[in-house]
Amino acid sequence: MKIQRALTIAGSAARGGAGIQADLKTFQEYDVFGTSVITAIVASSEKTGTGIFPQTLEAIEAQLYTIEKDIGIDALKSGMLFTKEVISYVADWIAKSDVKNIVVDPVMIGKMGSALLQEDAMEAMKMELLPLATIITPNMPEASYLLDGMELNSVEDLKEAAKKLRELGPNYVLVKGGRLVGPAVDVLYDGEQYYLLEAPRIDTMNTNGAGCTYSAAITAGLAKGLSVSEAVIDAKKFITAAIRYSLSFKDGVGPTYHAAYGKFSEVDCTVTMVKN
Ligand code: PXL
Repeated sequence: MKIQRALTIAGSAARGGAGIQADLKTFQEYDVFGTSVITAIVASSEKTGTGIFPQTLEAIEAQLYTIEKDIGIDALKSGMLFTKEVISYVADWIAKSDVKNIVVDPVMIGKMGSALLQEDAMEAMKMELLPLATIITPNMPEASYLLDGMELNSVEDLKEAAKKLRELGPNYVLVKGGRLVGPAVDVLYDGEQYYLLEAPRIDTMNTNGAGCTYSAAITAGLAKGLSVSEAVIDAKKFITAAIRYSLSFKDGVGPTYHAAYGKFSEVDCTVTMVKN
């Protein structure tokens, strides 16, 4: 048997809906073989509150080494990297590797409110990691933060932000409009053309891990040989289904349902192309 391989470099979310756990579940749904580099463990307890337990650079290096040597990588994504040291290490590693499909999700704050990127790490993210990306997938607060506080309130603003973010070096920019009023419109920009991806807004609080899941779905699509725009359009359908059938367990913000697209095949997404 031959199967494509996707790697996630991210935090472990003990609750199971975000981070590494969301990524591996998503890879499995796409029938892509998932591997993982855990940068930190995120879990809360009465003693620590929201706890972030970073892994050492040595542990990160060992995980990357064994995956590259023994398994191989058709596409990778980065999620929560947390410190500037980890960002620099991962960026150096990517620059030296021959991995072709690089998805960077510039994770900053979790739906449960935890700070998933240290303040002094933003510069390394901007200068070292984003330029290596095939595609970056910021949500509105992340795009705004990367653009020195630019205000984003409309699809036109998202287009403007995508254009400015592309100047930082990634080939494609996907700015996600989950926080807009009205339908859930995301803007994909490739330097020449905007793709406006529109899905109905789903009224639910339970979107923990939605960003992780979306970028993992894009990564899996790229691993399978889809073009970037094809991978993003399919991933938009995957995440729309996962949010529509999102889950609620005992407490806190519930996760999206990673198996929903496979089970219920959501197709409610329209794509409009607009020239620069
Ligand atoms: O959804 C953002 C996110 C990313 N990575 C990890 C997380 C979360 C949110 O909970 O825990 C590890």
